[in-house]
Amino acid sequence: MNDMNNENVLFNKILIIGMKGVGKTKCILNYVYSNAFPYNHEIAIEDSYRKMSHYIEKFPVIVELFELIEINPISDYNLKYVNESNIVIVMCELYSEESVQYLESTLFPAMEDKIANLPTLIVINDKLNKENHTKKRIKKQNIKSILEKFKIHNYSFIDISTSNYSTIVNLFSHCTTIFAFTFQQNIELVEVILKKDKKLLSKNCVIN
Ligand SMILES: Nc1nc2c(ncn2[C@@H]2O[C@H](COP(=O)(O)OP(=O)(O)OP(=O)(O)O)[C@@H](O)[C@H]2O)c(=O)[nH]1
Ligand SMILES: [Mg+2]
Repeated sequence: MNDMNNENVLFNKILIIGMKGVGKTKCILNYVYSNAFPYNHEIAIEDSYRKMSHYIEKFPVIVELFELIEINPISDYNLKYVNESNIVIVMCELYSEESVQYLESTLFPAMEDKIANLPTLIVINDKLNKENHTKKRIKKQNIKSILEKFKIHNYSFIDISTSNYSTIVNLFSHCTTIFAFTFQQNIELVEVILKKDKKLLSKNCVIN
């Protein structure tokens, strides 16, 4: 079916975690099907999705996305994926304080120290519901305190809207850049990308 030598294919494994309903699946499917999927699922499906993405040097890179559903306890199948991941996306919803509390009460305790050293993107999803805008926005400072408590230091914030495809593309191009530098073992550069180089992202995808 294809002539790619499997030994030379790189996998960028991205773990996506966050409270139920924050938009993890919608984000994944939008990206994998390039904004053209029949979105009719309502049930949480624990699955992984792959997409041929780009090349690093001469190697094709396949982005593999894995949404973690059951985290309490993490099953052996899930654990294998958690341990193999290159990047973690932690998703919250812009108008859901509950999605932030979930990090502290449930998600990070279940992860123990398994994701502490991985590049982590804190993705804040604006689901663009009209009714949401009467609610308070979540505060990044609160999330930062929780990250500190769980000793997650290698992180950056990215604002997206799962209804706006260009913000999803920008999120995953950011993942691509981080992976490229991780692959080249340039951990310092990963840190620079996460903390300092805001120019890498377009205005659609705010990092701060
Ligand atoms: N209006 C609106 N609804 C959205 C958006 N993103 C997701 N939703 C809806 O929110 C619900 C949950 O979205 P999912 O993508 O399934 O969320 P999830 O994080 O995968 O949830 P679980 O798999 O249950 O943990 C679905 O009914 C989606 O249609 C959005 O950007 N705008
Ligand atoms: Mg889901």
